Amino acid sequence: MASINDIANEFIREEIEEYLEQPDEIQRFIQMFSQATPNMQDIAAALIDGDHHTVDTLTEEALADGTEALEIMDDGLILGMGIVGIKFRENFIFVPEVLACARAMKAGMAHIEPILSESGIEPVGTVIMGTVKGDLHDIGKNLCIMMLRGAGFVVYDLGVDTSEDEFIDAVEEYEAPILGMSALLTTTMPNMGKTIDAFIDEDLREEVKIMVGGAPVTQTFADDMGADGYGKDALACVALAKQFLENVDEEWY
Ligand code: B12
Repeated sequence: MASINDIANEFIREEIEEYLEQPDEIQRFIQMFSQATPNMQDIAAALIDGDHHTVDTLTEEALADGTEALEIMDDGLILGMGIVGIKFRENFIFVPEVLACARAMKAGMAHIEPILSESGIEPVGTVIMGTVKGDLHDIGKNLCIMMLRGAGFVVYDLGVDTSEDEFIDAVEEYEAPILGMSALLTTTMPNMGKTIDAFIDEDLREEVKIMVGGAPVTQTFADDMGADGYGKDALACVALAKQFLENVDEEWY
C-alpha cells in the first residue's frame, strides 16, 4: 500500500494532509498520486492552485517531452480536479477559486485537445453532446467530446444549459444516431429523464441511442430514466458510442 511519502510533490502532500478527511478518500488519492510521475503531480498541483499559466506551460512541456496526452489528462488534470472537488464539497474553497481551477484545467485541455481530437480516420458516426438544462458544468463533457473526435466521431457540441428542444432539433438536423447528455448537479440530473421523455413524445426515441454521464449519474439512475447507456468517464463514453454504432439502423448514416 502506498504512503504519503511516495508522492514527490510537497504541495500535493500538504493538500492531502490538510484537506482530505475521509480515510478511504485519503488512501485513494495517495495511491493515485503516488502512481503519477512527478511531472504529472506538478501539473495537478498547479491546477489545484488555480495557476493557469503554470498548467499551460507544464502541459506544453510534458507533451514536448513525449508524455501521452491521455496520461496528462488522467494523471495531471483530472486527478488535480479531484482534490478541487473535495475542497469545494467540504467548503474549504468556493466558486471563485473553483473557477480559477476550471480555467487552469481548460488551459491544459487546450494543448491536449488537438491531439485527442485528431483521429486521422474516416468519420465513423455522428454524436450530439450537451450539458442539460440548468447546468453550466462543461469540463467533463468537453473531455468526452475530445475523445469521441479522436475515435473518429463527428461531434456537434450544444454547449451547456441545453433544453429538451435543442437536443431534439440537433438530433433531427444532423440525423445523429447517438446523443450524449452530461449533468453534474443532482438538481439537473432529472432533466436527462425529461429530455428522454420529450424524445418519446416526439416519436423519435427509437431513432437515437442515448447515453448519459457526469459525476452524480449512476448506472441505476440511467436505467431508471430509460437511457441506453451510462459511462463513468470519457473512455467509457467512446466505448458506449462504438457499441451503439454496431446496433444502430444503417439508414441513419
Ligand atoms: C468545476 C466545478 C464547477 C465550475 C464549473 C466550470 C465548468 N466550466 O465546468 C463552477 C465554478 C462554474 C461550478 C459551479 C457550480 N457548482 Co460545481 N463543481 C465543479 C467541480 C469541482 C468539478 C467538476 C469537474 O469539472 N470535474 C472534472 C470532470 C473531468 O469530471 P466530470 O465532469 O465528472 O466528467 C467525467 C465523467 O463524469 C464523464 N462524463 C461527463 N459527462 C458525460 C457525458 C456522457 C454522455 C458520458 C458517457 C460520460 C460523461 O466523463 C468525464 C471525463 O472523465 C465539481 C466537483 C465534482 N466532484 O465533480 C463541483 C460540483 C459538481 N458543483 C457543485 C455545485 C453545488 C455547484 C454550484 C451550484 C455552486 C454554487 N453555489 O453556485 C454551481 C452550479 C452552476 C450551474 N448552474 O451549473 C456540486 C454539486 C452538488 C450536487 N449534489 O449537485 C459539486 C459536486 C461540488 C460539491 N459541492 O461537492 N462548479
